[in-house]
Amino acid sequence: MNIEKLLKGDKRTLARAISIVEDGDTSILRKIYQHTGHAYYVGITGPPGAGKSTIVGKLTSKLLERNKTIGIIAIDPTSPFSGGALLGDRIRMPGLATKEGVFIRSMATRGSLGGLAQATKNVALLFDAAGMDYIFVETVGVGQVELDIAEVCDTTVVALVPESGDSIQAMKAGLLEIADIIVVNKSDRDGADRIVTELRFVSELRDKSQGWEYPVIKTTAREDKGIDKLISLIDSHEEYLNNTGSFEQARRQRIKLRMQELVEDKIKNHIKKEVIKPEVMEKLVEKIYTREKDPFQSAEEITSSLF
Ligand SMILES: Nc1nc2c(ncn2[C@@H]2O[C@H](COP(=O)(O)OP(=O)(O)O)[C@@H](O)[C@H]2O)c(=O)[nH]1
Ligand SMILES: [Mg+2]
Repeated sequence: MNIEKLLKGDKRTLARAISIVEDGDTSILRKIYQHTGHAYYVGITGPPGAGKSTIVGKLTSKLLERNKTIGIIAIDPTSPFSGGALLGDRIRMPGLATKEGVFIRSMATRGSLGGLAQATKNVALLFDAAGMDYIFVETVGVGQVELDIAEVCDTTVVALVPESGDSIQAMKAGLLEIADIIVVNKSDRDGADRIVTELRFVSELRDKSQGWEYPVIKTTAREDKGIDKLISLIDSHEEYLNNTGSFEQARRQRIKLRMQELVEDKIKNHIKKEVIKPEVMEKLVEKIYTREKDPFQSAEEITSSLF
């Protein structure tokens, strides 16, 4: 692996690095880590079909015009980035992936959630090291948030649509809690103003001590409307984070969480492989089944060697 080429943003090297890292080899990450920390992470979440990919596509085109480089991670089975399950993907993302300065990686939602979250963070690190100015993480947020996107991103954009009940749904799904900016997309449709009013009302009810009240804006991503405004809001949020020291604080917090995850993973794997040997486990199950032993005492016995 040519680290120099990776750091220069060479697409083929980056693609190769991603596959290696996704296969669980973290040696590249150790080498590049010192070159990370420069990219700005923007999460975009919301229900399927809200227009997240369209928004990301439009944002990307605009940022490219400003000579920015963009890495996109799509964790969405219906995303045009992840192979295009839906129709019209080509139209939504015309030639973006082949452009200089853009790198798109889609992540399958299958597999364990922990695995996906780790993989996402690792790919983001590679993008970051490769010099991307922005990293967009697109994920579906529907009640069961697949990846705690706010934990990974500096700015979280929640995309909703005017359809009735969406603000209530969003609230239930916890989307409003993680939102830094709310976008009511497809505002070419009826009901956009109503949901904007509702969401602004909720925003005002929120705990003011947080300091940042999420702005609510209308977009019609397909027609490129409201995208400039969205970029300026992302900029404002970044500025807010910097001015209040929240940026550094959040990133330190992220490092702490990451450390915890990595250590826990290592310990869990060790326990699975080394501490609870399958032969021993089978015998124990039999003894516990026949009530010769109890599971609580048995767990103590196994772990006593660890502590
Ligand atoms: N009417 C309307 N349709 C849109 C708009 N933005 C995106 N769409 C369409 O909504 C559909 C889903 O968009 P997509 O970006 O794939 O949504 P995602 O699942 O949230 O990523 C596509 O057919 C888009 O063309 C919009 O502003 N207005
Ligand atoms: Mg999508």
